[in-house]
Amino acid sequence: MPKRKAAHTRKKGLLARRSLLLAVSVGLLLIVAVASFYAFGSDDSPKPHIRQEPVVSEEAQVTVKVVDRDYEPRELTINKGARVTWKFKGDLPHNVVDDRGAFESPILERGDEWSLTFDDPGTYTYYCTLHHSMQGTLVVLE
Ligand SMILES: [Cu+2]
Repeated sequence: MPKRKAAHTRKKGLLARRSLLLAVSVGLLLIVAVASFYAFGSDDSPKPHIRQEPVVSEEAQVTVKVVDRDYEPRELTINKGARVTWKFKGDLPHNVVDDRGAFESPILERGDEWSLTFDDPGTYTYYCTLHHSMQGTLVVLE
């Protein structure tokens, strides 16, 4: 009799452990799902970032292409006083908005251009308010 009771208890313990494992698995899956959602944005299909080389330009006029879900180049260094033109090439509308409010383009579409002259040295990070995974960095040298 005590033997049976022990077996019964062990079975219950195993069941509880299985339930815990299931709960942990579901929890982990949820975390992964939520993390992917934030990493890739809610409003566009997942597209892992393709590696891009940073560009350093000595030119007085530099172009950044705005393609769907990316800026090309993503990281650009220019000299103080240079003018940057963002050329919109994607199928979707996008914009160019500085993280700290230094500049903000309207929402633009394929064929549109938007330019700005950078007289203040520093590092500007910007993104697209419609697709938060689109992020660019502009470094203006002294
Ligand atoms: Cu966008």
